Amino acid sequence: DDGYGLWLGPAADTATGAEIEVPRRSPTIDRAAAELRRSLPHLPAAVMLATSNASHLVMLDLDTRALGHEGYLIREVKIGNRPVILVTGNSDVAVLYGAFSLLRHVRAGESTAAINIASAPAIPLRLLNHWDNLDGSVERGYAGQSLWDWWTLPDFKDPRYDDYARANASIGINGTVLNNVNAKAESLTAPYLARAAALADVFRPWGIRVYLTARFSAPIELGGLKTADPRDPAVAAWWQAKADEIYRLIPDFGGFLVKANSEGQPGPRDYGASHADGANMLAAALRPHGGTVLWRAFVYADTDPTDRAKQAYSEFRPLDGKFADNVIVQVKNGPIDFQPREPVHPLFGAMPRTRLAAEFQITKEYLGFATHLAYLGPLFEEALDTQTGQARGQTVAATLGAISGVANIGRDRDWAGSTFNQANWYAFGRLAWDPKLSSQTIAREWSRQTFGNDAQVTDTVTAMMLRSREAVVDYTGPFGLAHLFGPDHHYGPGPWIADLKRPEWNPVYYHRADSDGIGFDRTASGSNAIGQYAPTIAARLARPETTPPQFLLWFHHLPWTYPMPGGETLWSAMVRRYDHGVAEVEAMRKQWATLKSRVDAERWAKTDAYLGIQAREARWWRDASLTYWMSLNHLPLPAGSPPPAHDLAWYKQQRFPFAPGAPH
Ligand code: BDP
Repeated sequence: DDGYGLWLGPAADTATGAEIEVPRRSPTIDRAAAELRRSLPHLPAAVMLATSNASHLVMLDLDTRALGHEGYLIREVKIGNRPVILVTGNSDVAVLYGAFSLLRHVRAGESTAAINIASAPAIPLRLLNHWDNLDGSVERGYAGQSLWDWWTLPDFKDPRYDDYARANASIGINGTVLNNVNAKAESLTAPYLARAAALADVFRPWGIRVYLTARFSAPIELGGLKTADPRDPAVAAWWQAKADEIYRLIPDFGGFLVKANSEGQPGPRDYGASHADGANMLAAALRPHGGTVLWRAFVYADTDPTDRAKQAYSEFRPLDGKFADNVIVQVKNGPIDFQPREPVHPLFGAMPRTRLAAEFQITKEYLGFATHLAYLGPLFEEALDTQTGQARGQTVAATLGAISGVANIGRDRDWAGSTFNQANWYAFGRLAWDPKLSSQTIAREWSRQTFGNDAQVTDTVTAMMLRSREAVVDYTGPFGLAHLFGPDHHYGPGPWIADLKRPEWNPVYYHRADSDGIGFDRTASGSNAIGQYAPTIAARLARPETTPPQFLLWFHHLPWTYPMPGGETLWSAMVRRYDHGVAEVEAMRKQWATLKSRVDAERWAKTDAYLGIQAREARWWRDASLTYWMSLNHLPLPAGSPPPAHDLAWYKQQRFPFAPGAPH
């Protein structure tokens, strides 16, 4: 099994014998029926796929109002004395989601007797963001080239585009941004719009809308205007004409995703206008067509390097209430940048008059690329479940109008670079639909869909997944350390790096370690980033004793000898965490070894080899980091902790030319 079938399994080429009834056909309902015909085993009752307004259902008097547009109901009912498993909802796509849900249920070995499942998505826009370039490369992509073959589109629609949409629909994804946030204006030219339209045609029956990134300076680059100032009527008119052109080709176009005034991208600030001015101008162009602007809050200016973690809040919070209602401000889950662990971004809950999106990174830029096993369900869940403190009981999930995941998908046969990376795509979709699901439930569910219903496999795979992300945190940067990665590639350790152009690109900026201590003081005596959180939360973060240990060094600068709750020093607790991270990878390897005869040979062998790489590199991360910390603190390793394999000079010399995914 090369993993192409994802969690949907290899395609069965014979009909399965399930009896499927479809009172009214449509491209979407036909796909739902085909899914069931291809994978659902024969069931005691026939399955009926029908929207709630179908005449057959009038007698049943079902109340489907709470399902909204996309929610579904699966229930055993009697139609003319016959038991029928009804899959229904208020739209065709709701029925499609219901069909996939029924399949999940049956594939997990659950009974359909008296089945009664109702589910509606908690977040209306559930999007993948592809960082795919027009030349076929993928920024921070580790699963091969871009799926989109711009060169042969729109004439050739690779069947894989359909498989992609099907996989997304199966987990409730309803939109996809095709191109990189570091955008090229060419993506908005007529030839590329025709190509995007061809993809939109493939995705439409699966309930997926196409979005594009928009380069803010496109009116200059494509339109020959002298400015892209959002307050200039000629600029607004250019965007209006562009939006009209797009909607002629793609009537259900979702809208634009914009990275503006961030890491060299152009934006309204270039003209002294605000982010709201820029976003609202684009929103006005999309409004007549029902489109949305996703405006990213990932900004940090080189003019204010005091604390990068504070910058997005400082710039966006004052704009609350100033954004048009078809603008969504898209905020990364943490205040810095997709680290293995960050506290949540302080903007969640702090902009009550603005629609917000959370942006997660499914591709593992900072968690070992495609190679290391790191199940991100716990990372997504941790952020979504965090209380904002801004309103009673309010979680981050409750503040969201949209959720975006930076895709980990490429042209590799297994789509995501490894079998376990597929679980991150899956978990993102499942949590976007229902943020209340636990990452553990999702891991079990994914394992069953992916490897079948062998209980030993399910238990072992789930256990591996649940320890995996924490292992990466431990061997790359425990206790809230962040951004210790080598520059550009972001793969290996580089905590010593201090010579990059901008201060906040350097790992030393983030850890602030010296002979006395380590950590970033973000309390009132330091950058006071804690002041951006709700008062109850800020009060807890103000003191190291009440700060959650996993964020200790994110918020505090502490002596190496700081006494940790168990009595040991910070230094010895840190070493223990690094050692634990390494040991956890060894444990995962051993667990996987027990499944050799229970998982197909191809997927088993690749995972085994990758775990071998990860074990070696976890050790490398641990050794390089400890060697560097010891060069500063001159402390010995606690008894029983093995000495690093090399000296600091050796770690500093390691180079990674041609590492995948770096921007170009
Ligand atoms: C950083 C990536 C960079 C992206 C940037 C972003 O290293 O490639 O362009 O995020 O989100 O993490 O815009």
